[in-house]
Amino acid sequence: MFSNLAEKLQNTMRRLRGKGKLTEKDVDLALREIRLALLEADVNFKVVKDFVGGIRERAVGEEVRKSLTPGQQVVKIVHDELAALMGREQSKLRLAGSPAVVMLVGLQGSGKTTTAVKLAVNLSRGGRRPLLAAADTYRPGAAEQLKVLSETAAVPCYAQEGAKPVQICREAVRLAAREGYDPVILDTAGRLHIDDAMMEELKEIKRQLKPAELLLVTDAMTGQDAVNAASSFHETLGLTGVVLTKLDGDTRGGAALSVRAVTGCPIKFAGVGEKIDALEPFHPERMASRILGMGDLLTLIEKAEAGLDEQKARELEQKLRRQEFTFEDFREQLQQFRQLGSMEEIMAMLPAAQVPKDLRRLKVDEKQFKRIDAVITSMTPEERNNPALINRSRRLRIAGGSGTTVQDVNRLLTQFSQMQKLFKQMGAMEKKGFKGMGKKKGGFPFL
Ligand SMILES: Nc1nc2c(ncn2[C@@H]2O[C@H](COP(=O)(O)OP(=O)(O)OP(=O)(O)O)[C@@H](O)[C@H]2O)c(=O)[nH]1
Ligand SMILES: [Mg+2]
Repeated sequence: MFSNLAEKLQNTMRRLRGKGKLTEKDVDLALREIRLALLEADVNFKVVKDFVGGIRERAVGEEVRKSLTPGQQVVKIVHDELAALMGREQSKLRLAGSPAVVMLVGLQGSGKTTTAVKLAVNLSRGGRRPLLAAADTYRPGAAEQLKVLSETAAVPCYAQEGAKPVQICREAVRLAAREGYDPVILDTAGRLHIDDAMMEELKEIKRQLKPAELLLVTDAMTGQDAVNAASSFHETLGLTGVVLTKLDGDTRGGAALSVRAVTGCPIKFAGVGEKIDALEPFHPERMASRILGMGDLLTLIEKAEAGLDEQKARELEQKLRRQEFTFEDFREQLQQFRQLGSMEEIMAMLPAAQVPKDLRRLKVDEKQFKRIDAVITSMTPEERNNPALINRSRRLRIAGGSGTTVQDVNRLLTQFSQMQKLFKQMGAMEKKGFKGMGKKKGGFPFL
């Protein structure tokens, strides 16, 4: 996410942190670097001007002059202002009404349909019973697309052939009121450009359905175009918030950093992938931390917890205590870990200072994971439970079966036995009363 911008800002911050004393020249240089980095990331130029101005004012003020660590203090200010730029506090969905209506609007291909389903998944996990409404009657196959996705997500979907969008929305709300669905999420049609006909229709849906949330779904990859779209939609419709999609892609960050400041609309969610669970609530503070390389452990932990089966976590803890951790458990852990995202995404959420440079640069070979999985699959259940059985001829067989080499198999076996040793030590330490060791609630002990 925003790797170019992040790298530039992190370099500047590193230099600032290292300074015992800050001269005016140091501050000027840092501000110039920040300004350039933001402009290159396609942040709105006026936003950049105000942002840099705000930092300068604070950087030459008392809080820095009186600080014992002025460099650190400036870094803190940059973090603070970056979070403020994106809205500071997380802006949550407000689901008033029974049922509450969430209306999604946006240009063609911005991700409305996908976001509608992701949102439904997110809300179902939070204990709600959402209903999707297929209000795009223009693009052939649009209703079908929503239906297919909603089935994958096991969320009900209302569609009606031949009806007008407003009518479909009203029917969906009626159905929801009758069957106890809440909220109703309206997936409206996109257009290539903003045109009057579309706006009129959306206005009419808004007037009749009185959505509690009217969210613009906009593609972060399009940079300032996304921000301009937000401005136009907001002027005409009065948005309650924005969903930025495709933040997982190669976006420079301009949209995320300007949309709030330009339109005044909060970013409520970020789309971070094509899968139906790739939606994150947008936390300005955490995003600022991620960009500045301070990591975002909170999101990582939340993701881990969301994907973690409590029962399994407890079982695993027991196994670790009894030192019965097997390859079977290892594979399960690996799969859970993989659900958190790609290795690069996970690395980006760890504080830069704690991840050795080499590791951070390392492009972790995704194939490596597949290889490990293949090796474990080629073992017999007995071997998985008791790796000591795996002698030379078995190693040859496993390598052949998994399309890997004996070296690959050996490496995995060595790593695994090192891990077991580590767990043993942790268990021993715990017995000796080292509080907190081995108490990780079924986390990812192989890390
Ligand atoms: N990588 C990535 N792809 C996304 C994300 N959100 C949506 N997409 C992809 O973007 C494409 C368009 O998504 P849709 O949900 O169909 O967009 P839409 O706004 O409903 O499009 P129209 O109905 O044609 O206006 C699809 O291929 C999605 O998989 C995201 O957060 N990350
Ligand atoms: Mg669509």
